[in-house]
Amino acid sequence: MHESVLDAAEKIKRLEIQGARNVAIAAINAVETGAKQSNAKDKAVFLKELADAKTVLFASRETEPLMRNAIRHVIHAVEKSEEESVRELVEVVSRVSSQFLESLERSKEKIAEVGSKRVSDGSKVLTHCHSSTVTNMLRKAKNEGKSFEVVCTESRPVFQGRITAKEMLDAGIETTMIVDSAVRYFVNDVDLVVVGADAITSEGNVINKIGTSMVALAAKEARTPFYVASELLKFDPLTVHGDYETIEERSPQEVWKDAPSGLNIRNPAFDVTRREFIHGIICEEGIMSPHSISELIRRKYPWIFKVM
Ligand code: RUB
Repeated sequence: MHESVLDAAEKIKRLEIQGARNVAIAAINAVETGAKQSNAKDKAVFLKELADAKTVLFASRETEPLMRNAIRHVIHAVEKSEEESVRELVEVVSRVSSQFLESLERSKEKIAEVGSKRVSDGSKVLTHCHSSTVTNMLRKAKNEGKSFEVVCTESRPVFQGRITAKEMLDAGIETTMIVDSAVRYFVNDVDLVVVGADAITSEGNVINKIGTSMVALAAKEARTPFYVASELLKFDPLTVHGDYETIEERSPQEVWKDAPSGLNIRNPAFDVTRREFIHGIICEEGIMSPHSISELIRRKYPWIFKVM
């Protein structure tokens, strides 16, 4: 197994690399680096190396369909390529990886362009955890000259909300941090809630950092619009066939390092927000209803359904 793949998988596992986009970018880069360093003599061995890299990276975090779609897409391109020489196949990996990353970047910018319009001057926006898609969108609103405040949750157990807070402060945005359990206390006071996504299911439900569904519940009760900012490539095609998205369960140590023995600790990383709580999914195609998201993905990225 190539060092680049093991190293990326380890960083992803430890949350040194976090957030679905960053995870997918790191994974695809690791596959490309591994491919470039391959000593494989023929296509079959090269494909076996790619399959091993896929197994290691998929296992690094379970709830990351964007990463899975990215890697499957690259491997599929190699499989269907007519090239036989490993040197040419490495070129295929590089080309498809670059195209994927470029499309991801374009989606991020489109989401920022569309979503920033929903951030009004003088408003307050609440977000949960750290989503690079959301922070990019909020920076865009700030760069457009809007003055608004961000309220961010700390996001227990490992405080990714601090990354959000730092990024917002660096962007010159007035920022307030709250503990996760204070969301209902503050939600009446905010104009908009925007969160990221790790996975979108065929039914239009969204999976994001643990606590997101509670934020959505509080927002619904307060009649505060709740939006999800996400690339359509976070769609999990397996959900079409009845599979449930697996929710990663992390180490109890993250919750309480020296907990008394005998104590049960549960530490799911994500939860499911049902579509009826979501006003819209802000994606590269605009603001869409979660009800129609599956069809939209089928039109825009038909390959997702073919490379499972
Ligand atoms: C991060 C998280 C983010 C999504 C989307 O969880 O839930 O909202 O991954 O992020 P973790 P992005 O910190 O456990 O990875 O918009 O950057 O893809």
